[in-house]
Amino acid sequence: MQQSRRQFLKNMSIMASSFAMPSFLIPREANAQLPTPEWKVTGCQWGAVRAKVENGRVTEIKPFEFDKHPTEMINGIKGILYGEARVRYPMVRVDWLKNRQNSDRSRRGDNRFVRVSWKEALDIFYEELERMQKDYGPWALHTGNVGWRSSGQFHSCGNHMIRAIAMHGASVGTVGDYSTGAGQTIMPYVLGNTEVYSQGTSWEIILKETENLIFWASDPVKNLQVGWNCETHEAYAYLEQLKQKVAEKKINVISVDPVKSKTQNFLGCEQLYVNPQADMPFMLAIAHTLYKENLYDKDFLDVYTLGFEKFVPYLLGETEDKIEKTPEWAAPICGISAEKIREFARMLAGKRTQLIFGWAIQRQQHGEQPYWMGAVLAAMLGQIGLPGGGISYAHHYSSIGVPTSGAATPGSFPSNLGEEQTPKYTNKDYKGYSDVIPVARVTDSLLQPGESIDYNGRKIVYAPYKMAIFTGCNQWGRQSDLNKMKKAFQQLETVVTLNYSWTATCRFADIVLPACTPFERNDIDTYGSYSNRGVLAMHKLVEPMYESRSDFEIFKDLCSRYGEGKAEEYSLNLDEMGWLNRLYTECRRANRGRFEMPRQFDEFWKTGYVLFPEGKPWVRHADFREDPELHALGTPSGFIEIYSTKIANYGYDNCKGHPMWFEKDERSHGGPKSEQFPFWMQSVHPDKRLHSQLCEAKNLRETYSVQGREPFYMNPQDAEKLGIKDGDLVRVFNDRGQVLVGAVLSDDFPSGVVRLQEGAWYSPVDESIGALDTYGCPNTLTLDIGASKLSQATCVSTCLVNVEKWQGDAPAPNGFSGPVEVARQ
Ligand SMILES: Nc1nc2c(c(=O)[nH]1)N[C@H]1C(S)=C(S)[C@@H](COP(=O)(O)OP(=O)(O)OC[C@H]3O[C@@H](n4cnc5c(=O)[nH]c(N)nc54)[C@H](O)[C@@H]3O)O[C@H]1N2
Ligand SMILES: Nc1nc2c(c(=O)[nH]1)N[C@H]1C(S)=C(S)[C@@H](COP(=O)(O)OP(=O)(O)OC[C@H]3O[C@@H](n4cnc5c(=O)[nH]c(N)nc54)[C@H](O)[C@@H]3O)O[C@H]1N2
Ligand SMILES: [Mo]
Repeated sequence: MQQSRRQFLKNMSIMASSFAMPSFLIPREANAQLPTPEWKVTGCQWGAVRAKVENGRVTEIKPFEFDKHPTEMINGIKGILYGEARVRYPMVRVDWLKNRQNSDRSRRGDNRFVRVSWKEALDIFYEELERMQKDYGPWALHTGNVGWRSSGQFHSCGNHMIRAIAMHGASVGTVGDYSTGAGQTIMPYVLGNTEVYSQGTSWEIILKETENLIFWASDPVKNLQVGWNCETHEAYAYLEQLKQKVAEKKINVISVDPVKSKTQNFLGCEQLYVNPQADMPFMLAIAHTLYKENLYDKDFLDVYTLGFEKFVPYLLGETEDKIEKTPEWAAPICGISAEKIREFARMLAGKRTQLIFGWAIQRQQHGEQPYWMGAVLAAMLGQIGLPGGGISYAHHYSSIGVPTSGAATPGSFPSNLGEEQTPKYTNKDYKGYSDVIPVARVTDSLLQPGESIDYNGRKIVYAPYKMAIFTGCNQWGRQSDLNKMKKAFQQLETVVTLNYSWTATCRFADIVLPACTPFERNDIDTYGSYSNRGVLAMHKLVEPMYESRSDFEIFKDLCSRYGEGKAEEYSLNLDEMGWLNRLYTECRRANRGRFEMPRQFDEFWKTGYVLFPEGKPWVRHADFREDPELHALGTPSGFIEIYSTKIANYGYDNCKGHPMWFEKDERSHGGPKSEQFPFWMQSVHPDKRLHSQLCEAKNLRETYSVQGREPFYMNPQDAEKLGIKDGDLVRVFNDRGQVLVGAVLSDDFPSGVVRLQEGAWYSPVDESIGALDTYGCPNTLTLDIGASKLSQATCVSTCLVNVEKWQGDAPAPNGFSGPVEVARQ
């Protein structure tokens, strides 16, 4: 049931290739005039661009002509390439170089490194891999979880690390991801699919048919700026049409969110304020109203769902908790009056209603519940599978809602070993530990070694791994509770990081290898992760700077140490351009007869892209609605499961047989711990970055930072009470950590709600536990517990803090200037 995004997209492209589609000729754009030679085509997750290269330097970036809604983020490309944070040379932590596994691990993070040669760095890396396999076994090596890397089908760095390490021996991996850990675990039980990574009803149909459009914790205008592959930004054309319809009062759009989102501001739509983490009481009260006022679709529930009768007693207060889930019960918790709740429920039932959920709402404790309950509400409304009705969990992501062209997409460099390949070490004895860790529990695995935890119907035994490799991710940006992770890292003998920018994950490593950026290598990419609108050439803009190398070259060189012929076995005897030719040619073959790609590779490479025609609009779950037997869902019963016998049988206390309200460990607005820490801190995804990517681009950072710090958004009245003015430095703290950030006062934020965007670079004054973070990474403050025994997912949205004005001198932000180079000792 667990599908990585990579696997998912792979399956999607197989699915896509099996659609019967008419054949098209290459559209006219593809024959457009060739660009002048110095303008190169490339792309990244924030869009395709043309880059002007003069004398080996990128001097200008402009959006690719197909992209009608480019993002400001492309201005960060030069900032990344030429920024002071570049990882320039292989570096080894000074004390580790001297003492290896006996180094003083409490000094990890002091940022003192020795420059070494590539040969020495890779020799050491190899020796450490050998030591792990010989002295311990596969349980001792953790191969991290690749994160948001850079796009590009060949160079995608995770594949390179995974393949190269697998050729050496087995290791401990991860399951799930940070984005949708709770959602992707619960939804297969409820709707038979992760839903979060599925194509959704086309915008075109929503615009035509939907009467009530509810953005529930969803901010597409902000979040569609980036995609998993090179993003086309096509969805924005539909959002512009939606704005027009809102202005003409032809559609009722409501954003259910504690804050006025960028989408709400853009559309000028209605805002329904809900207390943070209190959506469940609101939703239960909606269900209660629909039930009591007989506004729900009994026929739909009969034909398409199971278990409603087991859920109703809970609504009516006839089960253990004896609480009837009336609007009067919900109102003080969710902050919406009982009358407004009833009005909202009636409004939903009266017309064609499309619910669209974002993901932050499931990145909280018991994050499974609002997702499950969303499906229950949609089922009660009876519109699942109707054009413009039902539920979506992903219209804010990678242009979901733009129809899939149906074309096959290029494959990738293999991360797995071929059937005939044998690793150097074949030992698979994990000594009773699990070979995977739920991704957000990687810190716990170090702090509670050998402990057995529940996870999605099975047991996971935490491995006390000794060595970790991080590539394509910023572990010290994404994982919760960084002070806790500092303690955990002291268990590690060896940490290896590969990156092109000196993130905190480099600072807290022992061996750092300089990868080059995607702008310093050749690649090809799918243009539009879900729309599959084409294939894009990613031309190398400049040669790898300093001593950086592509991940492919790095791991090929590492593999040469495994033995004779191993480098070739790794690369399958192809070089970079050989691989691109192969991936393109295979894609072209797969599309033959349906989508003509008449150009040979060389010609494609010169032109820079191939575009496919837009696909046909479609409706999610329409086939299931049409014939629930023939198109049964992937749930155990084939129906929508309002009650899950399977989950009930797991016997978990924090995720039971049907959706429920569970109080949180921390919750604002009168909830637990709110007296001590009165502010709920949301760490939503950043407007002008991709997580921590681009934070290092100074030119871009300067457009939003405050006194050199990450902006901290808060309500003006709250600020006034604390004597805080717009632009002041403030200290934000709780019992887990403290950050120094710059106040931005805005009425978009209600009292008690503050925002610190995810991905701000962790920049502690020193390596000690509890040290002040001088730039403002939200994970200095977040809670590190599992969402529940079902998903064990990240809970970053469950976080309370306190705020005070900063007094006196402030330490300078120290995260962006790379390592301190010292002499070998
Ligand atoms: N508080 C809080 N925390 C969160 C979240 C939240 O909402 N709030 N969200 C979570 C979510 S949903 C996610 S997806 C994660 C994101 O967490 P990450 O995936 O760790 O985020 P990125 O900042 O994109 O990290 C990618 C890193 O890979 C590097 N990189 C890029 N290309 C290459 C390459 O070709 N080779 C190598 N070697 N390195 C490369 C980049 O420089 C960057 O440092 O964060 C999670 N953490
Ligand atoms: N610009 C940009 N876009 C991105 C990314 C990025 O880093 N930058 N990252 C991409 C990735 S990897 C991911 S996972 C997605 C993330 O997608 P999401 O997780 O959906 O995005 P967020 O922006 O974190 O949050 C969306 C909205 O949820 C609201 N919200 C938070 N908590 C609650 C709650 O308790 N109740 C209600 N009703 N609303 C709540 C927030 O106020 C916000 O408006 O974005 C993707 N898109
Ligand atoms: Mo994510």
